[in-house]
Amino acid sequence: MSNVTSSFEEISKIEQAALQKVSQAQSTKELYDFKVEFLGKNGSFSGLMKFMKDLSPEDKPKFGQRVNEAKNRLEEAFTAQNQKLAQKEISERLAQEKIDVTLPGVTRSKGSPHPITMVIDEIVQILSRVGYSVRLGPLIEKDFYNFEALNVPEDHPARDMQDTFYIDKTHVLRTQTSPIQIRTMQAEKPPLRVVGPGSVFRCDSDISHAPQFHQIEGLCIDKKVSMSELKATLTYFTREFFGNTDIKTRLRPSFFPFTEPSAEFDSQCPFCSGKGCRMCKQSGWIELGGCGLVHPNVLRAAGLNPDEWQGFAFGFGIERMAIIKYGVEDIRLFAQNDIRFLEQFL
Ligand code: 2NL
Repeated sequence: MSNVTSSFEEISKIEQAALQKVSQAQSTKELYDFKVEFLGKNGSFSGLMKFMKDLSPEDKPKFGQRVNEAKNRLEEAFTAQNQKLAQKEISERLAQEKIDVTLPGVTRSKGSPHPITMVIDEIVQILSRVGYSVRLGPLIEKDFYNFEALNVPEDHPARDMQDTFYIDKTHVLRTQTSPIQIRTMQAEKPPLRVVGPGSVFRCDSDISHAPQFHQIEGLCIDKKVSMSELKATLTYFTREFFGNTDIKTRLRPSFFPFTEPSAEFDSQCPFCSGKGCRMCKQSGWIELGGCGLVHPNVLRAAGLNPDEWQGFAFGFGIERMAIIKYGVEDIRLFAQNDIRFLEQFL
């Protein structure tokens, strides 16, 4: 067999094998690998060049032409098959990525402030309009700030182990927010109008008492203050808080170690406007908090001269205010964080 005949047969063999493989390729990736195998730099067609050296000068161009024809046919077959496979792969991918636009969207439930936070924010907002600004303080307090500076004597029942969470001999979980104001009087120069909201702790718990609850206290220090200014401030506050400009208020004599004189502060019942109902136990009045003129001993303990400065103070229980404002039945609901309860304040 002449060299040219056997080399032409070799070309046909490779061409047939390549066309067969191309037609059987399952993916564009596989097809590409075949292309490299046959037409690449080290592929089968490059290997055919070794026949060249044994061919006569007149056979060499024929051989070259034959190789090029085979290569061209193969390229065409590759291109056609690649188009077919690429189409198939794209439609498969699209089928997989298909989005059902009729499905309901992913809903995210919206959070909202806790009702206790809402009441604190509202009280702060109302008092800020008459010059008060917020001060905060530590939950673990020195005995001095929680009791001594507030004129609560060593043997006062409020200091009793049964009422107070003691951390050690000289530290307690604060039982009221007043320590905030003692610290403010020590740290800042009067005149002062401050409001101190926050958590407080008492060692008891039943339907109407929780071991942790919230208070907010206001303190006004100036050269001269009076019970009538105190009452005017509280009356303004009550009317804003209940959104009722006609609501009446009253002070009843009371006692606190840190104020003298001291008073309980009542509002006409916002549920029945004073006619008498279940909420006010038919009295027409509802107690909101306590207040009074700051005791001289307290001013002294906080570093102020009682001959130079006077003060009035008032305090509310936040849970109580929230119960009255929103008609909540049980104080414990505020601490349970049951979504069904909290959602009602959205
Ligand atoms: C209540 C009564 C009250 C105060 C708090 C106060 C603070 C200082 C000095 C004097 Cl630094 N007084 N605070 C005064 C009277 C009553 O709270 O029933 N709170 C829930």
